[in-house]
Amino acid sequence: MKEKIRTILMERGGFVSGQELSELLGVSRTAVWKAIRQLEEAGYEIEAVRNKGYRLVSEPDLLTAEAISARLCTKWAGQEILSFDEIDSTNNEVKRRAEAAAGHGLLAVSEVQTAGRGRMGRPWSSPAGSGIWMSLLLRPALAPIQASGLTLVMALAVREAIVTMTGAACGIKWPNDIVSEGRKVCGILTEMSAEPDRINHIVIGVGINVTDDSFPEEICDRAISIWQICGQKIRRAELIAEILKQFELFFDRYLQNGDMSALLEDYNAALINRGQKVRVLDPAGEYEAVAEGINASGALIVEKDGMRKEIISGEVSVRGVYGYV
Ligand code: BT5
Repeated sequence: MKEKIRTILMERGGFVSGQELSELLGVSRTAVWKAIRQLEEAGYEIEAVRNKGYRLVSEPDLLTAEAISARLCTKWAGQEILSFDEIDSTNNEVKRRAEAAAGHGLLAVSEVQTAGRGRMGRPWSSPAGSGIWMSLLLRPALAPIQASGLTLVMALAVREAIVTMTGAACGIKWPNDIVSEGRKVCGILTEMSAEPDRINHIVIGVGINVTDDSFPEEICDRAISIWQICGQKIRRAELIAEILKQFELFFDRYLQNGDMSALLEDYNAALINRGQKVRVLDPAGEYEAVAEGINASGALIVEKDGMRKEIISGEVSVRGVYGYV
């Protein structure tokens, strides 16, 4: 009943009288009123006006497969969606599904992650309701060595989607962070199962802070949400649909040469460290250098004392000289 009323109100767009709803559904007006109350409790905003009836004003920011699919315009990314209220980690779930033969483009999203992870096992804060915690399964015809570039491809897609939807000023901190005002709004974790010459599958996990207005103490000096950047509470399902659309476009360009060469200009234009002094956290010894941009294989080129060095992601981290960026 609740679902039927929701559909009628959505399709009509304007007011529908209680009388008409009760006739259409063959129930009493009290039953209609009760169902309206249930919709309101579930987060739907419904205007009720005497002699006019009910009108759907806004839907809740749901992260369901249905809400995402309704906004999706992709060829393959997210054509199959799994949505969870709670999960350990969407990357773990997609890996489990990949091992059970799930196909290219499968997307998993969850309201909460109880064991969200960053790189090298670092924790990823994934509270309920305020963020996007999602993972995409890829089975690309690439060599294992070409996989790490896909983190950069996803970074481009997420940044482009955020800018398109909100106009927010944000850039990429090589290799896997989207940042604004020196703080991280999104992190990306790419994991792969491969044999020496063949990829079995790749899982790209994306965590985005969307509507948070505060963060746990341990990350409050380095995390930011889209809401904090631009004052807009965007719908997570819409942002996901836009990211997947952008990802397909950038991914096609990555596949042209199997590297970043067709995306170099876009990535370097978005790179906030470009031309900046950075601190390279090399296990063999930390040093300061100037970041010039990435090369076709996705490595960061830095200049130190007139010498150029190639930094490969996963081996070393790069920080700002005075802080995280
Ligand atoms: C990352 O790692 O940035 C990758 C994060 C990927 C998260 C997604 S969510 C969906 C999917 N499922 C998963 O389990 N993971 C992926 P890294 O560069 O290692 O950064 C981790 C660091 O970011 C932590 O050590 C914290 O300092 C910081 N951090 C943790 N939670 C954060 C948050 N919500 N916002 C901003 N920074 C955060």
